[in-house]
Amino acid sequence: MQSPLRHGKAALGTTLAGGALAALAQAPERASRLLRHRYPTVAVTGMTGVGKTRLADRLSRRASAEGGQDVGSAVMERRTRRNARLRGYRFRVVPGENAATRLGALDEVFHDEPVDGVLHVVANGHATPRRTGGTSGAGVATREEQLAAELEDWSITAHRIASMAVRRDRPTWLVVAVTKADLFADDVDAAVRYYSPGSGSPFGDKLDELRALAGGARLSIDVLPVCAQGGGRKSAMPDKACGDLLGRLELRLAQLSGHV
Ligand SMILES: Nc1nc2c(ncn2[C@@H]2O[C@H](COP(=O)(O)OP(=O)(O)O)[C@@H](O)[C@H]2O)c(=O)[nH]1
Ligand SMILES: [Mg+2]
Repeated sequence: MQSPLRHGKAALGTTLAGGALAALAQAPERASRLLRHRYPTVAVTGMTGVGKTRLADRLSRRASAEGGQDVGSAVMERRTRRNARLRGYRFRVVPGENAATRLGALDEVFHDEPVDGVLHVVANGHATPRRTGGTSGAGVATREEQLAAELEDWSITAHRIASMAVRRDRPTWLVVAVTKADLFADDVDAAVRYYSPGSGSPFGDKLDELRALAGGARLSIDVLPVCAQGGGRKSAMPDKACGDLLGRLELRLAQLSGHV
């Protein structure tokens, strides 16, 4: 015994499935899958002043700071990297914690148009404060505060990543980019350890929590040191060394995206 309503639905369904309409309906879906494959989207997250914009500019081969952009942009920045073989990335730089637009941007990259991977940027406590610059004076206390702020910022982002990862059927990748390595060239290994899963550090514990929440197989985590601007001639991390680190990060991104 079938109701007329159910009959009507079945008839309509058959017509659509068999016809050209169905093929048409699948075309945008296929196109977006191809785009995602060749140009995966990457959320670039992290607190204000850690170096997100600078790093995204380097990765997308864009010249930085034309027009003197302020540290801590309030809008989501979009950068596209294209290589010669029609592959690349679409970077979405999420504004840091001071911006009113942050929550909307987080919603966009982790819910509305969920990204393929996340590049979370940290600076080992060397985030640049807005306006007043320099690392002189009360350095130690400031760095501790900065590390605490990084941790707080990461907690929020980590929750977003976890809920995105459990909602989807394909795996998500996370790369923690420990940038500004030129500022702590002699302590790079220790910094990488601090930001690594299983390290027992506050940040490591949060990564372990995230992995437990998301499920280990659904989320891959890499931690890589990098610097986006070479330390000067007197730096322990000259341009060449920075370039090498950047190259390693690019290679890993390419592997995670299936580009190589
Ligand atoms: N020493 C050093 N400074 C950097 C590096 N990357 C960025 N900066 C500086 O840190 C400040 C903040 O960078 P920005 O990309 O605007 O940070 P955002 O707020 O996270 O987008 C700027 O003054 C940059 O010049 C780096 O690798 N090394
Ligand atoms: Mg920025």
